[in-house]
Amino acid sequence: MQKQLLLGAEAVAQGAIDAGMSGVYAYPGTPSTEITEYVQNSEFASDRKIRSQWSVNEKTAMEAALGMSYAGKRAMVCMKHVGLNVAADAFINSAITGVNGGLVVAVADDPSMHSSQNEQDSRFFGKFAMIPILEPSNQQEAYDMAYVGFDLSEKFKIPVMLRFTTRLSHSRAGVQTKEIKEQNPLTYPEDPIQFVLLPSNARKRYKGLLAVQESIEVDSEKSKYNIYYKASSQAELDSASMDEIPKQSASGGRNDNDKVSKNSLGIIACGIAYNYLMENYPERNCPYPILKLGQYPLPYSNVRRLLNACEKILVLEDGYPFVEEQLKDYLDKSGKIKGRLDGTIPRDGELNPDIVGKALGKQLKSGRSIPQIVVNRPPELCSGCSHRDVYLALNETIKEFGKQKVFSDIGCYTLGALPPWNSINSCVDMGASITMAKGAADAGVRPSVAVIGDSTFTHSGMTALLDCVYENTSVTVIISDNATTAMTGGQESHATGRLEEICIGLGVKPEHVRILTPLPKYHDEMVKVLREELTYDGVSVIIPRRECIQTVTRSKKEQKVKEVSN
Ligand SMILES: Cc1ncc(C[n+]2csc(CCOP(=O)(O)OP(=O)(O)O)c2C)c(N)n1
Ligand code: SF4
Repeated sequence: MQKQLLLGAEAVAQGAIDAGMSGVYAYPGTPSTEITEYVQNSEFASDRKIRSQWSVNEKTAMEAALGMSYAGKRAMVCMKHVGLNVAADAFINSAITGVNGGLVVAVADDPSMHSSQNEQDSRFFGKFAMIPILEPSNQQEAYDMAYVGFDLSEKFKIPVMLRFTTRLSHSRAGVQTKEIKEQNPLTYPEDPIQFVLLPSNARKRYKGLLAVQESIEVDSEKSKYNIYYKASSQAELDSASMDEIPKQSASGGRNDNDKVSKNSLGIIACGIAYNYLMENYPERNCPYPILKLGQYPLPYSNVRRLLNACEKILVLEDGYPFVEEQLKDYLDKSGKIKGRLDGTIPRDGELNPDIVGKALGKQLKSGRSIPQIVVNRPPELCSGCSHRDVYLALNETIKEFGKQKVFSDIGCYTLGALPPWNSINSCVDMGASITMAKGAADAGVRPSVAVIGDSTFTHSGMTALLDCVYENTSVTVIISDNATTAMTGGQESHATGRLEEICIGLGVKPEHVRILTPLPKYHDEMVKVLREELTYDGVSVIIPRRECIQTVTRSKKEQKVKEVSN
């Protein structure tokens, strides 16, 4: 088998392709986007006819993946952590329906919020759904876990979550690939009502999910991703291939140290935290016993073993104190468990080797200071961006009506919250601009304006617009249409070429669907139209339409390359 240099996200994609996946469903979101892009760009995936188009949002992606699993095929659904909130209804219920073909839910979390609204930890969702969770510590494990995740899902007949974080997703390492599997044949579920969650059936299915919990715990106990390292033994075990580690020596072998005298400290290192820990021990000779965790539910017997063998336990995890909370009774004042809850590790933000080193009482080596020439550059709209012209016109118009009446959403246009624009007053979650504008209008705000991008509109603005139409609420919705999903790198937008029809189809009066061209030469016309619609007592939609200049430039370049190569 060959070795490839892959990003963590790409390793997940390659693992799924090699495992015989028939389709990936996703909505873009950093740091998960590269998984689907990798499948889209893979010739091998295309030869195998692996389905990989973007979905309109994470919920539709989750449901479509469940449909593919219903048909007996292996499917993966990918999203960023906040996307799982959107998919939650389908996600939680998919644990009750169970699966037919293997179903892997790949979720990329973003601690420290590099490009997100929060740093929620998806492992809580996995536990809530009562399904196995896999958490890789490096790119090789990202590949391996995607590969075996489908087997695990088919073994227990439930979805499996594959959870990882930004640094793993966006850094590269060599990955050894495995044997390529054939795709599953189309087969229907043995039980024709397996997927029918009528209460009588759902109750039965839920009992089934409860019944399988013991087996998934036993599987976790035996998992090769959950390894108990005796003090200073990582070098020996890490040098063996994971597949070769004899269970006894990896997790069951007794260390006299463990038996006779207690270790002052034991460490639980989850996912990438194990990598950070080993960066502090380049010789792989950590003097404390370590429980490396990569599969949940928690392997309780090994956890107990570590707890018994050590005076104190340091829990290292990237994200929320998920494991720590499970170990630490809130009423326990013994101080034995150290981690994010007692301040040994900062309560928020992503983990890194320095934070781990500090928690271990190591002297930190300071790196070079940042040269003066490197200055912090706040993000801003590209020069020539169409959103700029929209905000120029909106700012001029809105000042006639007073401040704080503009609700916005998530996309490049959110930068309109920053100077010099200061144009928008909210950004909460995808689709919230229109619904918040509706609530504010219901409360008496006039005019009440929503600014949303074309991709965000089809993601979750359409139902919000229908709410407005249903009650004929006085809102003006500006759909700033740049014909792409610019913020995440320019994926295609489901709205392109059909926005007016969608709005009219949802019930907006055709004369109040206004198309504009956001260019400086049309500024006065834009102000005029905005003024007309802002004073209209009902639902109006304004669509300023001009393609994102980044995608225009990119397609011009691609065209040139084509011409040269022809
Ligand atoms: C639930 C959820 N899914 C995905 C994302 C990542 N994301 C942020 S904005 C955005 C789409 C932006 O596209 P569009 O609305 O067309 O605006 P543009 O960036 O093109 O201006 C995406 C996918 C997110 N923040 N939340
Ligand atoms: S990428 Fe496109 S939409 Fe985003 S700021 Fe630049 S020009 Fe505007």
